[in-house]
Amino acid sequence: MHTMKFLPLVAAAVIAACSNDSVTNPVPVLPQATVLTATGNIAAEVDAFRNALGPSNGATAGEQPTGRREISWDGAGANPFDNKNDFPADFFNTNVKSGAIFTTSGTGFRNDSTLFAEINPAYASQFNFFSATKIFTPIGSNQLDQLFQVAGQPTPAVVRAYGVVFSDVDLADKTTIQLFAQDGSSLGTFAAPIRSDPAGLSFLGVTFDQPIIARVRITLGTGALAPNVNDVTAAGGTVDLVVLDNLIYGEPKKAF
Ligand SMILES: [Ca+2]
Ligand SMILES: [Ca+2]
Repeated sequence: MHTMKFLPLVAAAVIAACSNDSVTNPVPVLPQATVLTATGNIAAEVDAFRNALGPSNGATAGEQPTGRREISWDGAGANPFDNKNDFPADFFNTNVKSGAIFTTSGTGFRNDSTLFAEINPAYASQFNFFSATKIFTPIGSNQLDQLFQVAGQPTPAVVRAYGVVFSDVDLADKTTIQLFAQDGSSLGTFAAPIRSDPAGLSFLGVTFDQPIIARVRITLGTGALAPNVNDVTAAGGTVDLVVLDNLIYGEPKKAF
């Protein structure tokens, strides 16, 4: 496990010395983030991240005083939408009230119980799940955004922490989460660790003291899943394909 206090680079910008009396522009100071990463057997670190946020609020509607939300993709309620490329972007705040809305510049989303073998048979040996047995990807893009709402309501919300379980991170600094504040400013970009074993799981979690995360941009490796696209570790592969499993985040609090 690696835990560290992280200051995004912009906060460390150097103020140039001035020889005259002009006013120096203030350097923006970003809130300090605590970053937790793990690979290999990630279960203990994922539990530590969960526990630091407090008890699970499940799919309870309405803003709760403390705790966390989690999307595992595994619930039976998603079954009618699984293994297709049009998984509803608002499923996890309408059907299941977890306060999550997704967007992508691609063509859709896929919640998959076959390790994506129906897209490309080679994927079944490439990807793995953390929570059995479904995993998730955008279609037509390797990026997706998560926005937050008060659980069960169309009310914009913010969270204090965000964590992701990734499957099959092969290249350094390509699989990332970028966090944004309500005003659209970046709170930092954080990279997932390369997988350390054939099981291929990696975890990345970022925590702030206050609920300030309004949007998360997840970048999965360097390419999108497709029938003729293979992972960089497979024959003929040129891109790092990465998918995601559990999303764990602080309780969505109404944004003001
Ligand atoms: Ca799962
Ligand atoms: Ca990969």
